[in-house]
Amino acid sequence: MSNRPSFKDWMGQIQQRTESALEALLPDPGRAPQRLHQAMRYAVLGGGKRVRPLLAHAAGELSGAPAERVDRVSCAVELIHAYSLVHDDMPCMDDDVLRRGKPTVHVEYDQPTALLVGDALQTLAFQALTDAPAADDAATQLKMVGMLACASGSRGMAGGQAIDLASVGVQLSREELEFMHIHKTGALIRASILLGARAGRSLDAGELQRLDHYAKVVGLMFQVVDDILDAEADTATLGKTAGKDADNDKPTYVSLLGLNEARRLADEMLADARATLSPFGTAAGRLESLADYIVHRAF
Ligand code: GRG
Repeated sequence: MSNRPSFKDWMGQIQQRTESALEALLPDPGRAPQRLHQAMRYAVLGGGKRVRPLLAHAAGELSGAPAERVDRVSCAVELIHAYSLVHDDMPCMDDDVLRRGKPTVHVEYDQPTALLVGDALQTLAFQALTDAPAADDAATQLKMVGMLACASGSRGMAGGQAIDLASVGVQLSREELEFMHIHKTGALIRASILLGARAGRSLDAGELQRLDHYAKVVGLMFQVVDDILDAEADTATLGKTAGKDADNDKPTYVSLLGLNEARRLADEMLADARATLSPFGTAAGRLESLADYIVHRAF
C-alpha cells in the first residue's frame, strides 16, 4: 500500500511549507522600516491559492528535486506574483479595493507604501534565488535569475500588463488576446514549472520540450479559466453582460468566444496538458492533478 499523500493532502502540505518559507524570507516586521516590512508581510502572507509554488513543487517532483531546494524557487515566483498583484490593484492600474478578501495594500496602508511593497517584494524574489541555503552552483543560480527576470519583465509579465492596460475598450483578435495572456499570466506560471524542474536532475531535450509545452498550455489555461470564473461571478451577482470585465471593459476569452466555447477551450487545453505529460508516467502525477485542479475549480 502506498503512503503517498492524496492530492488534497499534498496541496495542503505544500501550501503550509510555502507559508513558512515565505515567512522566514520576509523581513522582520519589528525592524525598521517597520511600516514597509509590515506591509510586505500583509501583501504576501495568509492568503492565495499558491498555484505557482504548487506547480514548482510538482515539477520538482518530476525531476526528483528535494523539496527544500524547490522552496526558494517557489518563494521567488510567489513573491513576484504578490508584487504584481499589489501594483495591479493600485488606482493607476486596476484600482481594486479588495484582494484575497481583505483591503488591498494601498487601501490598508497608502499608495507610496504599496509602490514600495511591490518594489521590495520583487527584489526579495531575486535574493531568494541567490541566498539559497542549499546552494546550487553559481551557473545554475545565474540561469535561474535570468529565467525569472525574463518571465517578469517587459518581455514577460510586465509587458503583458502593458498590453492589457492599452487594450481597454479595444476589440482584440484571439491571437492578440493570447499574446497578451501568454505574457501577463502565462510567463510566470511557465517559469514556476521550469524553475521547479531545474531544482532537480537535468532533463533531456525531449523531456524539457514536453514540460515546456505543458507549462505554456497551463499558463494560458489558467487565464481562460480565470475569465470564465469572472464572467460567471459577474452574471450571478451583478447581472452584467457575461465576459465584459466588471470594472473596465477589458477583452476576455468569454467576451471573445462566449462562455460555452471558452469552457470547451479550457477542456481542450486540459486534454493537451494531460497528453503531453503521459510519457513521464507516474512522475508527472502531481502536475497532472494540478492541471485538473486549475480547470475544475471553475465548473
Ligand atoms: C503590475 C507588472 C504588473 C503586472 C500585473 C498578473 C498581473 C500582472 C495582474 C493580475 C491581474 C489579474 C487578476 C489577472 C488574472 C489572473 C490572475 C493572475 C489572477 C490572480 O492569480 P491567482 O488566482 O491569485 O493565483 P491568488 O490570490 O490565489 O494568489
